[in-house]
Amino acid sequence: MRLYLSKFLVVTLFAGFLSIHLSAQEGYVPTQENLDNREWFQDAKYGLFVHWGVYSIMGGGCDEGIAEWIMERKDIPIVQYEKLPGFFNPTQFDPAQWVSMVKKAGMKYITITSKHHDGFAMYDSKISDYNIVDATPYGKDVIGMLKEECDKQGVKLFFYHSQLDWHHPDYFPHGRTGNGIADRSQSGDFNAYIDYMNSQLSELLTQYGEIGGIWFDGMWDKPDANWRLGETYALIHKHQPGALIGSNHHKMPYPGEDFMMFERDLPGENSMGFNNTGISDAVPLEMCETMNGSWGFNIIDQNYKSVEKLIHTMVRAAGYGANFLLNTGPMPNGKIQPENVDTLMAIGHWLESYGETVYGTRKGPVKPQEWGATTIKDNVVYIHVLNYKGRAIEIQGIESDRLRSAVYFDDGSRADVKRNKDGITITIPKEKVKPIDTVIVLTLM
Ligand code: FHN
Repeated sequence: MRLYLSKFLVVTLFAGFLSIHLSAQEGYVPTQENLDNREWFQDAKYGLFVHWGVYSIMGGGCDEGIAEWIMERKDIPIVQYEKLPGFFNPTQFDPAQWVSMVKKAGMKYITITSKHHDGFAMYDSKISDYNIVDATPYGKDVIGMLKEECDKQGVKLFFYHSQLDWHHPDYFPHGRTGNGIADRSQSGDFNAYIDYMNSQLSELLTQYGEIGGIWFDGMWDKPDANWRLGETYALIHKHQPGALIGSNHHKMPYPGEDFMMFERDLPGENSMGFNNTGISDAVPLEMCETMNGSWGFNIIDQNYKSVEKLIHTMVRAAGYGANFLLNTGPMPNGKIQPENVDTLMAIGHWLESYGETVYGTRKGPVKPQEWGATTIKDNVVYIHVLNYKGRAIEIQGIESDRLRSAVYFDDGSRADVKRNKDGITITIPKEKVKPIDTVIVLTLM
């Protein structure tokens, strides 16, 4: 019986995997342009995540940990939530200021919510009035404005697009979330919803010129539904073959996806419970993180992470070969929270000096350890010592016979690096230890 059950389980799980897998873009072969963009993406290393929507007006409703989920967490009926756009008037939104800030912060791209789970389109959608141009007093397409400025200043723009939708009547059967929203429709045609979503995606891919890619989220709400991924992915790649597709489904990438993301955990770690799978070595990686505990604007969440902690996470992510996508939740007036600006400027300041050890690198020869991480560019390995305990560090996995020189990144002076049989031993005198990251540059033959 037990054998039968486990066989049954294996067959069922395999069939489940297969059905989603087969419905993804089977046989997808990325174009050269797409492959070039993947390289660009990995070189870029650092981007700004933006969660901005009509929910920002609520500021989390004075509940730490709620922001863009307020509709769901407070069971706000659709008919009431639909009043929010009427108050959304971000008159102080200045895209030039946002993009200049991003550049000063050392970030190379922005990923912004074109639609979150609340179903509200933050761009000029022709197929639904539930959008920023038609439904708000502001009446302007913030996504279009931002894209124009990004093009001017040479920053790539990606769209976060939620597949989950608490507002659309055809998002039925409902998934795991939003079941307390009393006036959600009790019937609907999920295929019609997918058609709607694909039409909105087509708008996003044709109205704004070349974009960086699409960052999907929300499939986890109905993991067994027929999302018609193959069609969606083919549509995106048809409109823009170079656009990178990623999906936050918390699984290994499906065919048609061009990068893999990890939410609030480094690749391979799982403190949040999202990352139960492995790490793909076929596509680029990205890790996203909040600056406090919220994605969207939360007025009482002051749980800000320190600059040091965020730089350490960025460097560790780079040590895994992953990009770092750091989030801000702009305020309803269109301004970025000043605390976030300060943090971004401080990280940008650090990158002005140390960017060379992060941008354009790939994961180093040794995976991140408690003491720090390694990154590599051609024959140069950067040893990032983030947590020096005053004792020699033994690093295995560096081909010490290829070692030509070892110097401190800061002043080029010789570092105390000794070969041993499995790798190298590093000792750092107190005066050489930097408060955030002591970088030693190894040049290999
Ligand atoms: O539910 C969302 C959440 O609001 C936010 O957008 C994050 C960003 O990674 N992703 C989801 C949960 O996995």
